[in-house]
Amino acid sequence: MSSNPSQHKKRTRIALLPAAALLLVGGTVFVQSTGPAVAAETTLRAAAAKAGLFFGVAASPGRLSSIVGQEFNQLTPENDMKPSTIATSSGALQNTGAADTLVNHAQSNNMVVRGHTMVWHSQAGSLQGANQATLNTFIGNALTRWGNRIAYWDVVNEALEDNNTGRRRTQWPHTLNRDANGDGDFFDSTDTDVIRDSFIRAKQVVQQNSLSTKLCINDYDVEGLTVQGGTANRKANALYDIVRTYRQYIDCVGFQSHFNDNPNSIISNDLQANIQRFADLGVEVHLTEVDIDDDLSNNDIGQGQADNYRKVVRACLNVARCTGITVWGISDSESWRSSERGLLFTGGNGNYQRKAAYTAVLDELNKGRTISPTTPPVTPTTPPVSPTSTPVPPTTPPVTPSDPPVSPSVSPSSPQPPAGCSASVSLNSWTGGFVATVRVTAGSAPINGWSVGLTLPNGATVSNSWNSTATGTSGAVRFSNVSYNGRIAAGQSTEFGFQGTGTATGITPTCTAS
Ligand code: 9MR
Repeated sequence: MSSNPSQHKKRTRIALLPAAALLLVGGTVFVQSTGPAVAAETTLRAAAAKAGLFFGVAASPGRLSSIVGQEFNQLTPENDMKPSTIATSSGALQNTGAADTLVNHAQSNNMVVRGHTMVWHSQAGSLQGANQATLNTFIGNALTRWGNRIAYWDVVNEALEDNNTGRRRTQWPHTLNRDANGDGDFFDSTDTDVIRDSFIRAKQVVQQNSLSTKLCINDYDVEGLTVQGGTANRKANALYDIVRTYRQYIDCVGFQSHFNDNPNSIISNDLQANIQRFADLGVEVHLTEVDIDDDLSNNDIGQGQADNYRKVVRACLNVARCTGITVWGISDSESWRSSERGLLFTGGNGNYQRKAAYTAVLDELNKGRTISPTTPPVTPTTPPVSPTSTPVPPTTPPVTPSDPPVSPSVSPSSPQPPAGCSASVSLNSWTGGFVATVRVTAGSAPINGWSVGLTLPNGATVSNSWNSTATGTSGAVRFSNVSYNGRIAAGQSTEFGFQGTGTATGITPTCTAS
């Protein structure tokens, strides 16, 4: 089959989905089902646009055949915006020619660009070993070089360790981190955190230049709530804690989605639930580097792989704030993992053939979203970056401990006596399982800690929790604050969550403050 869609047999099939109603929420277009049947789209980008998301591809200047602009409406430079190419040791820019070629190609084909990537332990080139001030210089230069021509930037990439430890990496740039009070995290205002400090700088640049560029954190093996064997996905939980804590600086989360037979890289049944919990924080979620090893379907390059693609695309479509999917290359033979044959096309050099996986993705996109109108996505709010940090000179010094804490907190020496708290729960359920998000709200006075009790129905068990310490897994269970979310100012809230098996309908949480 040719790569030119105009030469394809015209699809006469009529999609079963009703017409799409566009809903603008927080600057993002969402689609809800409303009316009569509409014709199916014949390209990935058209079908995705109708469903209210982008469908993109990773590209290099040597791979800009016509199919790029025909099938995709988003482009990520696969290698040409990495520090190894464009950064000098002082954080200045160099060698931006290939990146410019890609941005120009995207613009002339009405494609959105994702910048990839700024703060990363790998492919750092001359930036390797830089301090935070130099990283900040590079962040500012990269953001302002392309401005609004880049819609999304991966500010921080792959910050978390392999093997489901849930820990940060220990190599540079994470050697810049300092856990000042030794409590095991980098979230306290006196800690130094390269993730926080890089996002603070990026947000300052965005605000000072009135850019609309959205700032993302991107990682792999974070896709499911669980990994193989049903073990909690600690890496996903750690990413969730980072996004929740630094929500005011982070606009979007990338799940790389390199699915293969590594036990931590599987397509788990709770992919959608995990996308949903990040989306519930108000960030956009993107599947940023999708490829699906055909081994996952018993060496079946046909239907099994197609079904897996369908499942992944559906998980995104079912979450309103999942606003984009990007495949990591056009064809199997030109992929970084060609032996896995994980992409949507075969062939090469501009002559590509569609696989069953392509047809499945197109079909699933054409079905559109199935989003309940009763649960509109939350509009994200981005408060201005701390007034103490403006105006910012071109080369910003590292963010100092004098920066205000990121999350709402009260002084530990707060004179008020402990007061009450309340808790409410929202459930995201599927057959055989659920995710509960519990909101803890302080009463009329600040609280220094909290504990939420609830009784699970018979047969329900807790398998995984985040942002709390859980006691018990069935019947009467209890969740207590962790180090960074115990203190809540009067009238303010924090959230924790847990995943369970069985059904949790009707659970009533009770909050006790300390
Ligand atoms: O696809 C990229 C490949 O061409 C490079 O050789 C490789 C070097 O690390 O990086 C690949 O892209 C990576 C991406 O930037 C981040 N996530 C993992 C991707 C695959 O390794």
